[in-house]
Amino acid sequence: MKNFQDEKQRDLSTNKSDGTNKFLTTNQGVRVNDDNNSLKAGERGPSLLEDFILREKITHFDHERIPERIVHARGSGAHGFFEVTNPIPELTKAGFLKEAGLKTPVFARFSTVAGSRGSTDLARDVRGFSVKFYTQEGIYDFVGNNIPVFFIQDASKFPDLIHAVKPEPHNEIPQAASAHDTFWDFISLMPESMHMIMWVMSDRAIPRSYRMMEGFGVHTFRLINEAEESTFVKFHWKPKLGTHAVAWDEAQKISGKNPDFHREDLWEAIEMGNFPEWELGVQVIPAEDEHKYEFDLLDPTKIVPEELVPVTIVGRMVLDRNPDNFFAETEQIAFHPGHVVPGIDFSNDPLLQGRLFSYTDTQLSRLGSPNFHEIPINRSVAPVHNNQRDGHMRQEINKGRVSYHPNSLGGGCPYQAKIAEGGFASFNERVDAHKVRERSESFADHFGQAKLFFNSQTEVEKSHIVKALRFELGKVETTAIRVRMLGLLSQVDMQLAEQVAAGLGATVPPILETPVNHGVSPENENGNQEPKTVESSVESSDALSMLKNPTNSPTIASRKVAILCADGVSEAAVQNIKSALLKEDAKGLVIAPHLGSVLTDQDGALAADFSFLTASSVLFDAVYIPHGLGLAALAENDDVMEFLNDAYKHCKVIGADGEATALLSAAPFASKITNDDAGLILSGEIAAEAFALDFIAAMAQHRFWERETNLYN
Ligand code: HDE
Repeated sequence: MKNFQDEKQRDLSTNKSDGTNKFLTTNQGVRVNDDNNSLKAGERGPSLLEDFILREKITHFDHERIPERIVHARGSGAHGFFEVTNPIPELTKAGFLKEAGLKTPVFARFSTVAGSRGSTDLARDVRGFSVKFYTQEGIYDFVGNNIPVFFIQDASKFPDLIHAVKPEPHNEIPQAASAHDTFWDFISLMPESMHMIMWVMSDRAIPRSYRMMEGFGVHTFRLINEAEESTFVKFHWKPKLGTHAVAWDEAQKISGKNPDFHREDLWEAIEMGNFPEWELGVQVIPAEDEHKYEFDLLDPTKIVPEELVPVTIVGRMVLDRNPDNFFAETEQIAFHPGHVVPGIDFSNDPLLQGRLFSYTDTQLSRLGSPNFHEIPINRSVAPVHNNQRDGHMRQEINKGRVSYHPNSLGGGCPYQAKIAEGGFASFNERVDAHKVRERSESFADHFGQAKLFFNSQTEVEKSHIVKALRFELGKVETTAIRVRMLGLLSQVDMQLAEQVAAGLGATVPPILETPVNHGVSPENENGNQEPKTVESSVESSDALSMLKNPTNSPTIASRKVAILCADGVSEAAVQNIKSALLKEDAKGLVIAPHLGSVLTDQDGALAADFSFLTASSVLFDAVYIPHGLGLAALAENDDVMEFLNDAYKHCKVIGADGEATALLSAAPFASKITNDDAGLILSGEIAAEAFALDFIAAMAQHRFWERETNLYN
């Protein structure tokens, strides 16, 4: 079978440039003799306008920035491939899904939504999950999120939602945060957002890594087979490493210590050869089941519970190559849910329908020309021929005098493709209706699946949702907004509302006091439709909980362990853990009171990777304190105690052996330690090999959240 895995790299190579062993030139190819001084009248004289070298350099610099994306501005991406494992030709004629083993090149970009380009990776936010497939039949873009539902049901509310969540317009505060009045003002008046709010207040919104989050197409799409039959589908990406999060306190600290945390994590994993991997799955809903469920398949605030329709895996995506140039690739890549290939089509989801307009429009303003498809990262590997011409920065040199169809002068070329020749034909759906500005009655349930999500969480996960809401609403200054939110939360779960209220020093209002509309404004002649609750036919869905879904193949590959050292540390202990970690493709890094090296018990020197000044617990997955003399000095060090305190508080694995265990007794949390804490790997003895194995096995469980005993305090 022919594989296309490297085809995009070959295509990109024609645009790559490398200055090694080359002369410095102007953009016109003229060699530059002096790049350090502008042309002047005399060595102290004024600069001369004729200095074309200076003018060219400065002009180009002045124009280096392009508008950032209005949403999803902050992102990181990588190249890779998609491989079909279980082809579905009976469902789709899309070539890249039809044949087992077929590999298609991809570029994936992950992002936050609200923050600007330079904002922190660890904001509480939805994550974008976009994949450009360079297929033999043209570009297919998957443009999804790490959360399977959305805030709103109709595209017309998107600008309002984004205006509400972005920094407030009068003072541009706060950056990359939803914890402010305008966001919650809007949400408190939009009950349709309640299901999504449950997800963004959960730990899904603070992933440990882009590599450890799921991806969802959100909308229902259609697959179309050779017989032109349509099947509804929901797309899912399942990460091989499992779905994991950090703690909210940790997220906030990471934002200060390393705002590039996710970007660096993705980059380093790929550089180290720990290639991130996801499985692509589909939930298949036969056309005749369109009206079978208590929710509408076209409503983007609803999931199809996996208990009703299981996810069938069709392939896997592996990201195995970092971009050469962030701007050229990650910034200039232009996704569009309307970039589909024969075999994939849209549903009438009114949010999706609006998106189908927005994405080309936004590229025109961001990239500045209708020729953005010619930018190397956006270029199709399938041949492109049509009668579109000219425009800013046109790269293609179209030959001949014909740029219209039909034509006889060009022999009718380029000619249209019949469906059998791969021509795209939209699904022949029958539509017979009145034009209306209305929301379907089938979209009126706003609480049923919010309840389902909340009920499906473990106690720890529920407590994180309560705390997140207390935090977010606690930052809201307008009391009426908080009260309105408590009213909405009480319709999801009374206990949830009461627990949030307790943190706010407020009480849950008896009924929703403010009229909230369902898609129709009260002053509209269609009247106000009150939201209603439809009980979900599924009471609880394990697939919705991260903690109920530990990965099938627990691994610590690419995880980082802080090894806290001081002069006198046991060299053998450090080497023992380092090599055990290395065998698992994880890294042990030495943190010491100062950079340079620490003296070992063998009079050797261990190079310090970081000092306590430059490292912090929140940047590591686990901590190990090897035995050795001189450890008492660490107990005196405030930074070390803060290190341990954060590791404990964020429920990470802490290992210590020999006299190092005494350090934990000096830690502020000493009195809270319980004997059954499986995340504390302690040995009074000097560590043997079994110790490293226990430590690694504990790390593979990610976190020990049960340490948070007082869940709702
Ligand atoms: Fe987007 N969205 N969106 N969106 N979206 C953009 O397009 C928009 C929506 C998503 O990595 C923009 O190229 C509208 C849902 C991702 O480059 C813009 C509506 C979902 C990305 C835009 C939505 C998404 C974007 C800004 C409501 C999940 C980043 C820059 C009708 C299924 C793509 C750009 C990347 C980006 C519009 C709602 C996902 C303005 C109008 C729902 C992952 O066109």
